[in-house]
Amino acid sequence: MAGKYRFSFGPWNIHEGADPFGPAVRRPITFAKKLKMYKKLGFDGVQFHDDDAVPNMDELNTNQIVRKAKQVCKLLESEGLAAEFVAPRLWEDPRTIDGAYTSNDATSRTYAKERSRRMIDIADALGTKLIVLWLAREGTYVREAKDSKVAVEQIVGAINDMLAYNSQMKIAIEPKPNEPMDQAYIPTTGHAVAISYLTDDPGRVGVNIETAHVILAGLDPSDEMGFALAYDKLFTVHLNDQNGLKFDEDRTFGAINLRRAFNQVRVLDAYDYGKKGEFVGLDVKAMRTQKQQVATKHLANSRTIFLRLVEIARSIDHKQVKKLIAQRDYEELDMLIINHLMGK
Ligand code: 3MF
Ligand code: MG
Repeated sequence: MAGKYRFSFGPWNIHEGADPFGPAVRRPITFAKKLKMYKKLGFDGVQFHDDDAVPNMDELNTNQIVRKAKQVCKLLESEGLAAEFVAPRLWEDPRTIDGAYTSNDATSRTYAKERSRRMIDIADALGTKLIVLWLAREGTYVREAKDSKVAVEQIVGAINDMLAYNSQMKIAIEPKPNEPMDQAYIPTTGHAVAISYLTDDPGRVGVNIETAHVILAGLDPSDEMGFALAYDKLFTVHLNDQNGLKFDEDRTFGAINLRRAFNQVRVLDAYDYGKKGEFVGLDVKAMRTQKQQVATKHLANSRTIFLRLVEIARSIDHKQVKKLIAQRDYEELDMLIINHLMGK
């Protein structure tokens, strides 16, 4: 029943509201203070970028990094929280300007691989076995600047490197078709699933499906989830919402298109998502207009909407749905779903 789901988000989901055109509009909140908010908001899992856990990690040696990560692990434990995953932040350092694993510069590619190993050390110290790879800068603005076949081979090589470095870790690729790049090399779930089979251990490579990223690719989030589930590769999700083909909005789950959100919940609930320990992960941002004191509502609201949609998905007249499918009366099926979503 509703309530069996465990929810997670990343500390970047409580943020100051800066966008590419304007500065921060809310005061920063320290990581320790953010951690204290999780349980109150109904969350049990923390998603990390490597440097969310270990700031300035590029200036530290491996021992220092692990020591710091272990301290963060203690902090998590004291709050009753668990680390869900760690993702390498491979899009800010000057060495990643032209890409990380697919940079045209060999020393930059080496940096990206080494940073990925340190990221795995951090994951290990935080007690999680899940890595998320958002391949932010693995793409091009100008097609001729890189070789797309070589790029795929480089990404596979980097993943193999991580798989070999730690045999316990599973890797969830988070596809996104564009932003910041004009074209990304792993734009959709299908690409991520396909690439997993080029790696040395396909069973340990899956996907993190983000609603907004799927919509930006012009696809349907619930169908992408079904695709990943069919391959047993839905390692985690980044639920949010998105109003059409524009910048990545990271809106509250279900706030733009309730039926699309309903269908994501429907497929996750139908196939017992969460039974193998998966978290219901969110990647939502407060609107820039939101005032300081109320800038976490997007998190609590997304969770509430998810749980209410679980109830709605379960309380549908399933017999009637089956009957209408058998009769091929999809107009009536359409109406039944809309009526149910409207509480009729
Ligand atoms: C970008 C994203 C990222 C990733 C995060 C974890 C900032 O569109 O969605 O969020 O989810 O970096 O990999
Ligand atoms: Mg995301």
